[in-house]
Amino acid sequence: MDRVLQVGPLLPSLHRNLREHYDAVLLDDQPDGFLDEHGAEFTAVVTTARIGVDRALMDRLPRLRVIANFGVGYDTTDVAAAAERGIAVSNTPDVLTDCVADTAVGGLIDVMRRFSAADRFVRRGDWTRGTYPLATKVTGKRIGILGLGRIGQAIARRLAGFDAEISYHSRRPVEGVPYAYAESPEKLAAWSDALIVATSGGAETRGLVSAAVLEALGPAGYLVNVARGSVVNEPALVAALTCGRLAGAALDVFADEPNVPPALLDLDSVLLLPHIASATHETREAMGDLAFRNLRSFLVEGSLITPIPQG
Ligand code: 8YV
Repeated sequence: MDRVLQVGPLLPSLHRNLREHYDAVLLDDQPDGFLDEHGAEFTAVVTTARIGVDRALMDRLPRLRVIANFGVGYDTTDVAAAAERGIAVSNTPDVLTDCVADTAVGGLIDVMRRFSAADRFVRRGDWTRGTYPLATKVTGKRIGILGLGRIGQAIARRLAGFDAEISYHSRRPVEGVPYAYAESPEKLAAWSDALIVATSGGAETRGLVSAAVLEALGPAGYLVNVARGSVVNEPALVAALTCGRLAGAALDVFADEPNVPPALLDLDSVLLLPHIASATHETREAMGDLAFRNLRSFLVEGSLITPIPQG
């Protein structure tokens, strides 16, 4: 008999489905010591990209066979520990690609044209006292994309409409794309007017946008991050923005969410978003549906629809 444990808050419709079909219980609602008594009853976990399942929790769930992750990113789940135990892990790729790419392009335009800052200018009543400073043109710029997976490619396709020149850096060149490959993040940043971060998170990409990359992007450069806060050296980013060594940044993700470095709160050159790139009704419902179908497929047929990539 399969029992399903929900780890972390989920979309209400997914939460309801899990309760209705699997009588799932939410770990947060359970009394202390619950897992000591019941941990061995659970064969499945559904969690979010924000919370995940670490090794310690896996140790307390000795019969766990599957983790269905609500989110494309799974850096909060210890996938090495899962592999050692033969636990299958799924994520929700594709269904959120459009919205995350839309957010990257929206953030880029916002920060280059300074729309959010202009909105604050009008609300403060400053328009009656003077004109708003000029911004930076978006169309025709050189845009570097760090990580040319599904989301990176969707961003590039959108930017074609802005006559952007596109270059990218990934672990290895991507076959069949019409964009120039840069050999390192530094080289990409040095070429770019704006650098968009669309890699996965986790140990492999930690600090990839280093102080040197930010320096290469330079005082006229913009950074957009829709990936994970961990990919960027956040103290170096804050220092570059506060000292004017970077023109601006659009950030949907941070190193220690929901905490945002206080120094950024006062900067008009920065767009701060509360990790909402995938947060539309349509996309979140599609993610919930895919997470649920992964779970059901595994429990019924023993296979996942969208297992996380291997290797
Ligand atoms: C999360 C995300 O799903 O998919 C991801 O990797 O970061 C988001 O879309 C969201 O934070 C809910 O966990």
